[in-house]
Amino acid sequence: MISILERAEGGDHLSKGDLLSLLSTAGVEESEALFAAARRARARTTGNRVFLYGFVYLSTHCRQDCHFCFYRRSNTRSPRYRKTTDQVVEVARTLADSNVHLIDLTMGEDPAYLDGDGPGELANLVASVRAVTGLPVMISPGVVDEEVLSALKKSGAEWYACYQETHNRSLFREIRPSQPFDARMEGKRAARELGFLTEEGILSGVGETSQDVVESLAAMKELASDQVRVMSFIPQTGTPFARRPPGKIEDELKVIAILRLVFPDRLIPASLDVSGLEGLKARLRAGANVVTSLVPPGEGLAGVAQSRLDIEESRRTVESVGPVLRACGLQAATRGEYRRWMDERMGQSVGAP
Ligand code: SAM
Ligand code: MD0
Ligand code: SF4
Repeated sequence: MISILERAEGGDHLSKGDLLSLLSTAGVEESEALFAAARRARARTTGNRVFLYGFVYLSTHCRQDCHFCFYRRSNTRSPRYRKTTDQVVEVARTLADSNVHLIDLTMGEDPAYLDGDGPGELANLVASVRAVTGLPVMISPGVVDEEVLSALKKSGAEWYACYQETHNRSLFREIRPSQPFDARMEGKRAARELGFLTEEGILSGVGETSQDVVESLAAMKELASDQVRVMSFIPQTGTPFARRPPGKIEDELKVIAILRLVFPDRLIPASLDVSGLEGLKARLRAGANVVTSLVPPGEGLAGVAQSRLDIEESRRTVESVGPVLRACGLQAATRGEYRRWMDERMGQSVGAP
């Protein structure tokens, strides 16, 4: 295993066999060696800088019925809300004032925003958030028409996030039964063509094999995703997977570290939406360089995998992640550093401000 890590750090391509060996890492000593290699790989690219993403789940209405998701349309136990443009802009302003680097506008596939006049409203919302905060905007609206994507791009959104969760087609059908695999993949390709930076992601603990994870790494490479993520599955009340066991954190951490070795120069999130502030340190130690799902308290906003965890306790804020970053020898980047990362990645670096 050590020789695989040395080859990875030397910039060698890792074979499927190598990746399977890394995925079978067991025990504290091997895991620590894997995490240390991932941290060295991170240090060589984004150094000790970490990017912070403010998260606004703007509508919990959804026309899809993904088996793992609290907000699936047939879940009668899931509280629904839809924020207005003014409300979203105010939340985004609060987040920007707290020094996040990006605003992630996420939603269920809400027909009110995706059908009829909805896309126009959504585009206006993006433009207002851009104008008021001056921050880059990521949109996570699910699968949308190319015209809608194009309108969102024109309104100033620069990132499109849409996670396949698995690249095994039959497992995909089991977990996202209401949406075709290809439509979801094509959306990401279309977004890239339109000039978006894109994020791909997988769920850990939904029945995938190690071979499936290796296939997902290959798919992320093929998509040339700019940000890549893994999140552990968290069982949700009122869903078909409510009584399944949650994904194991050790598995998620392993995949974070392997993502870092395979994609040393990409952004890799440590999400507060899985195990809250308590789980942040381990994810950063595994090689993550973005903290996602920062949610301001007092706004009636929900998370996704963890709809409430740590939100009203003000533990999903820039202020509360600061000490954790410092304990890991890391620090929050400046806005300029984040802008530079994005510009370089888009191949149009504008130089240092
Ligand atoms: N509706 C959009 C979509 O599906 O792309 C965006 C929002 S969706 C809720 C964002 C992501 O949350 C999903 O792609 C999935 O990775 C994650 N997620 C949803 N339910 C989860 C769960 N129970 N455990 C872990 N992650 C979950
Ligand atoms: C997160 N809850 O980062 C958010 C969400 C969507 N782009 C992100 C899954 O964990
Ligand atoms: Fe809707 Fe997204 Fe949840 Fe699927 S994962 S039910 S598309 S919010």
